[in-house]
Amino acid sequence: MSLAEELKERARREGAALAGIAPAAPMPQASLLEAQLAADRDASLSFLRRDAAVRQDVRRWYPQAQSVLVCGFAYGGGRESKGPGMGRIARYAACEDYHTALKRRMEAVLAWLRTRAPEADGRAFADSSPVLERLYGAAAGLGWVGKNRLLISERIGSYFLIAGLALNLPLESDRPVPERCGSCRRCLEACPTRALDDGRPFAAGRCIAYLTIEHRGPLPKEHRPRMGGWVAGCDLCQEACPFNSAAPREGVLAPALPQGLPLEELAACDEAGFRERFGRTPVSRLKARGLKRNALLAMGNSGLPRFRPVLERWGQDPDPVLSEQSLWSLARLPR
Ligand code: B12
Repeated sequence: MSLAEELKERARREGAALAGIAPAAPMPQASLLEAQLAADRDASLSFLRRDAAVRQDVRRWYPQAQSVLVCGFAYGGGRESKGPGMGRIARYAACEDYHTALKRRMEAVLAWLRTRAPEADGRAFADSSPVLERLYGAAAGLGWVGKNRLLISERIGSYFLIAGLALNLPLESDRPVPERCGSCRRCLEACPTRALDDGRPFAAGRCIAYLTIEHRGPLPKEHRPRMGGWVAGCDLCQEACPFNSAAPREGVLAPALPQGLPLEELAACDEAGFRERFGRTPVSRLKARGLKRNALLAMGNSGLPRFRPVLERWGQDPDPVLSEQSLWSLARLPR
């Protein structure tokens, strides 16, 4: 077995459902990054702008890189729990936080590689590094970048997270797989805020995942009615994807939350309660205030008059973002 094959086998033993190797070269589609950033002035993803040049070539992040091991870790998420009055939580956000867990697994793979090739060195990435993970994943043959802009595997769909290792060894690369979206448009039609549009750069500022998790301050009024019950992330473009109909329900990340929680509970969560319940999950990124804001919006979108008293109370809150959101929601509910 070649070292490249052994390395992928090792990654699978660390829990990767997918493992492949890409050359450490700039990605040909990287120029689309500029187009996306130019089209998306409203999305406050300032970190993408700050390190755009680094993102386009992994060697600007790890100069010794000669190849990149890219892995896909499937996630199941907690019990599904949707319905009127529930705040919906995206599958990945209902799991234990993946950044440290996946980086640790990649570092274990690197430690093993050093026992096989003492000259080996590398740098692990899992989401937070300036690496265009989906493009390197596509170059490593894990899947293709779909119309929903996610990396889709024919075998396991798209409910997987990416992590990897930039390596100083020249390892044999895998071949990219052909794009299989074809004429399917289900994800484009499923996105209520029209973040996805064929032939146009992804509009991150309209994506419900962006709006619920990354956007600070009042939510843009034009998108509010279409955000439904989502309070942390969104899976609509993945739920609509036919390749996810057979996606594994279990993954390496432990489920930490159900995929829906009662809106009253979310709005009532104080700082200590928030830390206790969400501190070890990706929901922690929203902070208690962000989660409250989203829950108050979802109440307005629920159509349920039982939320009126709660919203009336929050309408008096000294925090202008929460009070304005509550009054907006109140005006939408029937008496
Ligand atoms: C910033 C970010 C976001 C932002 C912006 C999303 C975006 N599309 O850029 C927001 C907050 C909206 C977001 C949302 C989500 N994210 Co996110 N996100 C990232 C992050 C940190 C950086 C992405 C980035 O560099 N964007 C800049 C743009 C320009 O890059 P790009 O979209 O990759 O664009 C390139 C290609 O798509 C290609 N391209 C563009 N258009 C097209 C069209 C076609 C047809 C093709 C072939 C290529 C192509 O060219 C572009 C330029 O290089 C990555 C982790 C990482 N380091 O890569 C995770 C990451 C992409 N996110 C991930 C996930 C899981 C999500 C969510 C599903 C979470 C959720 N359930 O709520 C949603 C999905 C939204 C969506 N449909 O894209 C996973 C995706 C895993 C996978 N299977 O693909 C990643 C890889 C994190 C990880 N380590 O696993 N995310």
